[in-house]
Amino acid sequence: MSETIAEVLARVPQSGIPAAAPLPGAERKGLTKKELAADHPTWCPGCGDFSVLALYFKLIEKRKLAQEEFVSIAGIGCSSRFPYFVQAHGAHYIHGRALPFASGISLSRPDLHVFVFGGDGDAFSIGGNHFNHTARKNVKLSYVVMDNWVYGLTKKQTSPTSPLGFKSKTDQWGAVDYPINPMKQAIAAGATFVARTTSTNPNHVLAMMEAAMDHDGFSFIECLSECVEFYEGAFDAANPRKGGMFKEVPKDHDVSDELAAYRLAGTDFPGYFGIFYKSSKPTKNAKEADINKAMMEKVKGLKPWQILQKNFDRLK
Ligand SMILES: Cc1ncc(C[n+]2csc(CCOP(=O)(O)OP(=O)(O)O)c2C)c(N)n1
Ligand code: SF4
Ligand SMILES: [Mg+2]
Repeated sequence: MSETIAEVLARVPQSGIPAAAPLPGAERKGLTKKELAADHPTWCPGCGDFSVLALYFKLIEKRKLAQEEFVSIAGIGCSSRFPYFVQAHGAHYIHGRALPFASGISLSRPDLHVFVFGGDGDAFSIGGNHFNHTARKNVKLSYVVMDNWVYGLTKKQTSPTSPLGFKSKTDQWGAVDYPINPMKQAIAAGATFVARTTSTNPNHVLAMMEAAMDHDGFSFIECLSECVEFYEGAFDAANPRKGGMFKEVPKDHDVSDELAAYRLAGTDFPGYFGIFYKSSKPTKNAKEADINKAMMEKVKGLKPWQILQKNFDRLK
């Protein structure tokens, strides 16, 4: 069936322009997985990241998002190639700097769904500071860290989540540094949504991404995603198909209880999967919007040059 002009226009990307209201009579159709799939992903066959990408497509399709309603951002790493493979707005940014870049997008375009993807090195080594600060600021965006316990792109160096004893190019005799616990770190930093999943459980990944997207604040998901090339079998203990165990967060867990969430996060591997912590706090987006509104009231009726003049006068 051929599309009407209104339908075609409704699909035109409006980059940099606030989302246009649907034209009268034009029913918005979300993107389909087929439309979203860009270049052939260059990951190794069997890499866990494929599953996360497929479920992201499913999420966009399920939630009927159009081009101008969401953006996909990443840093550098195998996992951070993600936006290349999504036929929509996005950016493959500087190593470890995806979060500040995405924060700028979220604060200037609060109408968008901002999704950030990356690896354990990108998030917790070079991007460690940004992770903590974005969490404490409660910027509205969803961050999925595809944790494979290794630097994959640069061919097997120890990462901040590599377990003790892991032999890599940087620790030939086995890792000696204590790994960080991403869940504990996110809770302690002030993240208002903290969840854990694994790429081998597609329904669970999708459910966590949907819940993260619906959260009004900084939502973080640690998604175990195996690097079959440099850390094969790392997550077998969390995969029932490999003889492991997939344990969901206990039904009676209170997600608003920070200490209970911290205790869950401290469970030995493979630990639990699901939403560990969720709280409601004003976002930086809402706070800045309030400031902007108050400031605009003060200059109501003035022309831009008059506002500038006022500022210069104040500097005299
Ligand atoms: C400033 C800077 N330092 C170092 C690198 C090299 N580098 C690229 S990706 C990467 C680590 C990637 O590991 P991770 O984030 O875990 O992603 P993965 O490849 O495992 O998905 C490093 C050290 C870089 N690109 N830029
Ligand atoms: S090196 Fe590892 S993380 Fe990178 S694409 Fe290959 S399997 Fe995936
Ligand atoms: Mg990694």
